[in-house]
Amino acid sequence: MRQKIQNQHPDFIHSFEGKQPYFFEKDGLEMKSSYTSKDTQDSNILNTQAGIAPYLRGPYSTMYVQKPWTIRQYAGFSTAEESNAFYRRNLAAGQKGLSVAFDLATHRGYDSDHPRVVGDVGKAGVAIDSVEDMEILFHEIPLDEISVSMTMNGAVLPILSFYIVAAEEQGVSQEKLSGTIQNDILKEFMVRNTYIYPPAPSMKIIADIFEYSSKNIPKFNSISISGYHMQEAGATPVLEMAYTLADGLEYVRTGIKAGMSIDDFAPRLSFFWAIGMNHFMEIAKMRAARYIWAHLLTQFNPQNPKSLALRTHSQTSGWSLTEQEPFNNITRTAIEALSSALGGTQSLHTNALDEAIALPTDYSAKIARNTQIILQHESGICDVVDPMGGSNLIESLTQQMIDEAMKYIDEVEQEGGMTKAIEAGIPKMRIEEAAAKKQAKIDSGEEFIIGVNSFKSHLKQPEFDILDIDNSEVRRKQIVRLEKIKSERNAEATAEILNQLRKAAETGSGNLLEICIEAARRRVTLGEMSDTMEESFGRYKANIRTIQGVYAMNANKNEYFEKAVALTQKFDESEGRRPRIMVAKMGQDGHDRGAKVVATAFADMGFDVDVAPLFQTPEEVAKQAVENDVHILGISSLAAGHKTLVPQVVKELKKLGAEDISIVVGGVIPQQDYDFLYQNGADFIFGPGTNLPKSACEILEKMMP
Ligand code: DCA
Repeated sequence: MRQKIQNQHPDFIHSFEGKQPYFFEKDGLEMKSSYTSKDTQDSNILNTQAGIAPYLRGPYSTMYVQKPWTIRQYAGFSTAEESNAFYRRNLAAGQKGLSVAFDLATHRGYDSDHPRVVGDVGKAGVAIDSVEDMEILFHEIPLDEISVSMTMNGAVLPILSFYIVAAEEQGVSQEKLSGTIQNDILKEFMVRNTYIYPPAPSMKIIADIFEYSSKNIPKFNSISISGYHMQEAGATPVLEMAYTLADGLEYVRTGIKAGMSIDDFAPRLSFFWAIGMNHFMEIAKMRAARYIWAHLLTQFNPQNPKSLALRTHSQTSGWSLTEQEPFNNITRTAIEALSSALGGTQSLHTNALDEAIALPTDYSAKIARNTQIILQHESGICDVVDPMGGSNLIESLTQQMIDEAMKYIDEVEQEGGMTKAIEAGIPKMRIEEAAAKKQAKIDSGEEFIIGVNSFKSHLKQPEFDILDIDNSEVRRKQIVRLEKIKSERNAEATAEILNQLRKAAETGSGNLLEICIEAARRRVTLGEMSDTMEESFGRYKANIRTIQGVYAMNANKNEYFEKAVALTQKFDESEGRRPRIMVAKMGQDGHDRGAKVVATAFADMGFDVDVAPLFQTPEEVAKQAVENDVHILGISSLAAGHKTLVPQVVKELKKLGAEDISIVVGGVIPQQDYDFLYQNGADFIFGPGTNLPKSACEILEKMMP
């Protein structure tokens, strides 16, 4: 038995003598092999109650006994018509709330006819350019009855305006609207990258949304302060919680600085967690977060107890899903959903088993939804408030996570708050370090991913129906609708409201959301509103920083790592310089965890690594690759743009006479697309679960026969 444990945690065992528990590290926290009441005897978090501040045991006193969490599946793809049909089928099948995924063109404030978004329209979300699209999206869905969450941060003003006006034209007045707008721009600068404007005007937009919604859409949650994307980018549960709560503090200060009282907006702040495979830590995280939030908010002296209550949505981890043996993902999602429910979520999305590789089909979406329905109706979880309360392990871990998270929150506070900490690059650096460390441990087999680095199956993988979006057809349809809207609207009224918007953005006076709502009524498009504000605000460009050494430090058990280091040295000796790789993402896909981890790992293996700026066109990427004289162009694609963008970049390289640059494609690429990409210029394709040093060896061996 002891041998087995040592195999699992070789570095962290301090003692396991007789009855002594042993210690091990998990996601940055030291844990023990057994817990007793002694572990909680000094704790001051016991004996709290759900529904009463500090809400550790839940925001409502009766929790699921009175009302189970909302089954809210995040979805959207292609056109508004197709997404609407999908939503209506899901609602008929037992889903309780909607959650809209927009395409990346929409996120970044571009209409579908913009040349920068050719590969993005209708992919990874629905294309919305105008209030007309929004009306179609909610056709025959009563917006006074169904709560709607919208994941939108960059183009938040046009999207919220379209939603309000679409409801208005459905006959639903603003005070009846319930739902949530994500509106969390700080984490975009940290991890997700779907920002448009720089931080200062972005925070002004948030303040305007808080102000407008507290007066006019009181049942609407004006923000969803999100840790989800941090964990997806590599943050441990503690980092995710700490930085999300620190973001929350920054938003509260923004609201107060804009002249609101804490009770005007705090009751409508909501949160959003990722729930990964670290079962106990995820439960403890949700409890710890509620406790810390209540304590942090006390300093603003709220009179309404609801101002102190942290309510949250959660989503099972997309990152934890594997392309290999996708049916294992059903089990992973069920375990994560269980953690979320035991942690006391208010709303939950469960991922579909094929989501690691493509959009869910109706069938896989059904299994994901039923995972929640089974938990609610068959497991007994909804019969008891905070069922894990009093567990020695959970209470002790909750306390430990409170203490650890407070250290990171204090560090951010000392920096002068989250905006300053982001400018200093602190959270991004810590998250990227955690991601590189995790990847190195997986690649060297220290952390298990079943079916990927251990317990691999020799059975034939099942074939999957993959929902493939004909992106050029979606774009064509959107352009037809855009042209129609522009030709039918009153040009004078459009110009007049855009002038008002321009002035408000320039001077900082007037509520931007209020003006955008009027602009939506007058059929101004999303791109037009965004461009008009960009004239004064500018478009944000991130500084690219990469970290070094973390992968190497954690890769000592990876047999391929040393081999890759030797091969880069050999390359250097024969070519007179080290192999040079440029890692690039194209189009509006800002999910850069994979690209950053590859950059760090390859640099640690001895490559010269360039990281291209985000959001470039294939033409820009090809030009930079040639200017930098790289041997390899690594293209990371996570938002399904690969079939459009890879052939384009290959064509551009040819034009520049640079066919000799090796093309490596990585990320979320369905097997069905491999042949197409090889025929169109890809030399290597590496899907999810790739062992990075092994892939480096393959590339170098082919380059140095
Ligand atoms: N006792 C009394 N009232 C209850 C109870 C209970 N046990 N449980 C729920 N309720 C009430 C709530 O107070 C709320 O009413 P209110 O709006 O008048 O305050 C209503 O039932 C709905 O419950 P709630 O917990 O607010 O659940 P949701 O409407 O699903 O909202 C929340 C969840 C996290 C706050 C929201 O921001 C959300 O849905 N986020 C989703 C974000 C998302 O989808 N992101 C995608 C990436």
